[in-house]
Amino acid sequence: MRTTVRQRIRRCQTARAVAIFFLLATTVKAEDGYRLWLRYDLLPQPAISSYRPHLASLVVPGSSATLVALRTELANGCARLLGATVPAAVGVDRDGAIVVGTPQSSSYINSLKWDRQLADLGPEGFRIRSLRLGNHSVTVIASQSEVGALYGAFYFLRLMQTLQPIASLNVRERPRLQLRMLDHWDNLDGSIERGYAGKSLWNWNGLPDRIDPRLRDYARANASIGINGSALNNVNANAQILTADYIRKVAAIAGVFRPYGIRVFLSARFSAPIDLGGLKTADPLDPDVAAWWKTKANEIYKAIPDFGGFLVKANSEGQPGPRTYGRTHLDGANMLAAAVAPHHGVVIWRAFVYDNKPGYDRAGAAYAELQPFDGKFAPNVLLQVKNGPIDFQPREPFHPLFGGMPKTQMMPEFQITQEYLGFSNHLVFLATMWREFLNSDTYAKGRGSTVTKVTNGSLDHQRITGMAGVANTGSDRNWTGHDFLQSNWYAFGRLAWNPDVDSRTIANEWIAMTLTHDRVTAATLARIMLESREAVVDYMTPLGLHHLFWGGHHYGPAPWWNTEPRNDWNPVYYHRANAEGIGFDRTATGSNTVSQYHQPVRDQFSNLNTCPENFLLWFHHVAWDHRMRSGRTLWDEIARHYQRGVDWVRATRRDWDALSDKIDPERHAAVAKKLTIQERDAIWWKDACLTYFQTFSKRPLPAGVEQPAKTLEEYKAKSLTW
Ligand code: GCW
Repeated sequence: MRTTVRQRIRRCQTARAVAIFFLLATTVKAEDGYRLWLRYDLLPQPAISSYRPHLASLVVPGSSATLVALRTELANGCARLLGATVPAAVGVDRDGAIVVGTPQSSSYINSLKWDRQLADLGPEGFRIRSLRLGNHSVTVIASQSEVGALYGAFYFLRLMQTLQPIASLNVRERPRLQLRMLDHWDNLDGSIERGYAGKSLWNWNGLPDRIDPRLRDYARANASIGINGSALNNVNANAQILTADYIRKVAAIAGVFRPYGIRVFLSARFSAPIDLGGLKTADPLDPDVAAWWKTKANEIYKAIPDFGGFLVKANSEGQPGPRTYGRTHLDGANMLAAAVAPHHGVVIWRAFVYDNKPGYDRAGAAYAELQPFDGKFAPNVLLQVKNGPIDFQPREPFHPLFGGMPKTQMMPEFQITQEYLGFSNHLVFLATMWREFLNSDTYAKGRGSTVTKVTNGSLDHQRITGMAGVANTGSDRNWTGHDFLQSNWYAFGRLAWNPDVDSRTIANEWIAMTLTHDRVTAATLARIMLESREAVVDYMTPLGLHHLFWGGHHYGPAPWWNTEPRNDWNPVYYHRANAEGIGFDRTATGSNTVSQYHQPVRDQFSNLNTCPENFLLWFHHVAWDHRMRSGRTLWDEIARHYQRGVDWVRATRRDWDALSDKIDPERHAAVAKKLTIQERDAIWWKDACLTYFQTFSKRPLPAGVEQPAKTLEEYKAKSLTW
């Protein structure tokens, strides 16, 4: 059959249209993880039907950047969740209006006379209430501030994303902590120290003129979980960030973040007065040095009026600091604090300091160095302390500085990025680890003096409170390298907003928003997430073992490692395995750093019989044949933990494979691939550690523990690649 030219053209056009359609369909549907927990996919029909009557119009007056962002978010979110537009309206003219704003931005909210109630919730808190305005039933989302209203809008969207009822709401929310920060260890060349999800999100070369649209999505994601601060550069800081050129770039980023309530902070290199200012010294007590910092602070605040302040790593791992000049951490922190105080800025001084004296215990270093300064820091200084006394290990007891410095403003530092937890290859949900830390009882003022209470300021009437997480974000399309590890960013934000929230709630929310509404699938995923951290502890560092990692990159096992220039960077320093047993004696017969804890915690940890077994080898050097509570010997118990960890990963792979028709193919395949790596690594950990420790224990592996496939020499020869 002959075709006419016209027919051929039409066919071509149709083919092109079909191609474009598919292209669009696939781009729109791409499940590459980019949308995080803000997917806003169409809800199940029953939910839509129940929400629809309460979402008849959006009454969000105002033209400020925050109110525009809020209106856009609500309009997009509602439209996509419900599959129909929710019109914007000027006034409340029907039932089901959503009225959002502040008493200043909305005359409706003003008319409610909620000033006192809103004031009680603070500038970032909000109220959501179903009520009648005139003749209409409406939902009001109100706050003292526009950013508070934005938080309320995200909360409201989350209710729908997690299929909660919205018909009769009476919500009062306020953040328990003031500074809820992500710390980025981003270098100015685009690399990220301990980053496993691509390059830095800050395109320094293009800034300030070219602003990556992704910055806005970063800000949206953070605002949705209440994060309100971002320290942009590595604490191993390059002084260049403080030059006029970079300040302009930072100001451009701050401009994108501002509508979302996020303030920027910078890591300051202590030697900047020398590096940039041409001074001979950076001595904090030198008047020229103090003046240089004051001028620098003024310059920054001129460009960024809401600049948060400086984050400082001083005299730690080769960084310059006040001690370089014979001064103290106190001198350094207070000098910088004076520079930012006129602008209401803060100085966040890191407590991650440790010396390399012969025979000392690194776990006690920060306490020894900083505790004596309790009560002496300026009112705008916070001490940022890692959750554990060593360094972001899979399990550490809480840092004794919590509860140890009642007159100092303490701010926990978590590591969201998984330096010691399998990078972005291992599925580990960190909320349970952070919960364990926050729940720890310091006994500083008797029973119930939990780390949460130290952190939220209720124990010691702290004026400024906060929490920081070292970010796991990067330029990878899915932000965090592994789809599940988005949940750790999410969890951090939720805990910084409310350190009392439980891990299951966080997991359930995240799963519903990010992966599925299917109940059975969600239950499996929640179980996997909640179990995952203990599994990693099992296959990496069970029973209080720590720092068994390959030198430098910290991926994979190397318990034999003893070649680092500092002995406290070597695994052998930490596990101390010998013919008698294994573990670090931190009791009175050893380093006695256990004495940094209050009673009765100190006694509990000190006594072999009362020390929790999951911290046993953290505090004690224990004989291989020591009887554990299970009745097994220590050696057998160690071996069984390693095996249990491996078994868990295998079972999880099977569980995940069985969900192939419940999760979109793209993310299912991506996670499946990661789980393969996790299984390989778990086996490697078990085999390398047991083979090595066996050279000391000289005992066979107990029944049920699989024999390692290789020789110790083979494990030593090859670093795991990732
Ligand atoms: O965990 C260690 C890391 C360093 C890091 C340091 C710190 C930024 O190995 O890469 O440096 O902690 O927290 O300062």
